[in-house]
Amino acid sequence: PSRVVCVGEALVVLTPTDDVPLAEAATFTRSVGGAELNVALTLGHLGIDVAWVSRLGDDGFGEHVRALAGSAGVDVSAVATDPDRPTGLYVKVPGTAADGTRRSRMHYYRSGSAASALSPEFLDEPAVAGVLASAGTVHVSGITPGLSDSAARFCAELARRTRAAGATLSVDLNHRPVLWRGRDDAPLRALAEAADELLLGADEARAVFGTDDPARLRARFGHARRVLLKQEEHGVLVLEPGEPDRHVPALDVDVVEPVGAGDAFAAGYLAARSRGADPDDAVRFGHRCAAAALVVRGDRPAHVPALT
Ligand code: KDG
Repeated sequence: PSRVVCVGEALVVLTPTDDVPLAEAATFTRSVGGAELNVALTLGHLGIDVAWVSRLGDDGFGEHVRALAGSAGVDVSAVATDPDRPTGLYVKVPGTAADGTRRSRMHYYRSGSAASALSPEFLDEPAVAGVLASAGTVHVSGITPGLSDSAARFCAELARRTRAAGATLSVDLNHRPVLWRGRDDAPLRALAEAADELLLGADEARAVFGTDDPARLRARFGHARRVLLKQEEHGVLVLEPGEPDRHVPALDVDVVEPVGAGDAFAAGYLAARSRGADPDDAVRFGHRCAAAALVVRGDRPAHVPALT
């Protein structure tokens, strides 16, 4: 099956409405983020058969997220509502780094969230097991094992079951150092090592695996069908066993706000693959979706490019 199932936390996003420092911001614009949900929403907008597996709080934020996903055509039948824990949120403050590149500060308010209570038992809930059984590809990011110890165990079991079912496990490393502060990041590395398809940035590869050298990454992830090594604004290096490295250049864009570009890339790549595109063409389409996310303040493209 070509269905993609995305698994991970949704976050409500609050961005200062005016371009002012957080200390001076009195009004905020609400939007929705969360890496795997971003991927699911963009897949939905591209017309791909997609489901999202998660847990939301029993609150207005959760209601909003659920409705938004549903209206994008995302199957939310395996999204549980937790009566006791809230929907997570983050505050995003767009800005510019010392070297002139656009960079946002992210402040998380998510510990103890509904999604942080993901645990291996959740995989046995009939709605969740049913949706996962319908997956051709399961997509998860390295944020999810960082949510809590139970979420880390959840990811290990999700990876095991995905591979046992013969579905493709797609992992976007999404290294978020604050989630791992004071914790062993072994679950993050284990998830990456279980991937059939691994997407990671060169900076993340250096931080988590101590190298962004393609040959060393090949040695480490030799069992994976494909590694997409994202080399900042330059493009993506496609690493496949038995094939030479291939570089697929990115598009040149004036960045407005970078958060979410990686998710748009992943969605474009997965969408094109699920429509039968070859990997390099799928990477090219991923670049187009990423470019569309880079030129807006929100986490996702305002308009997705046409998928032919
Ligand atoms: O990839 C974009 C995400 O970083 C953003 O939506 C928030 O999920 C998020 C996270 O955990 O950083």
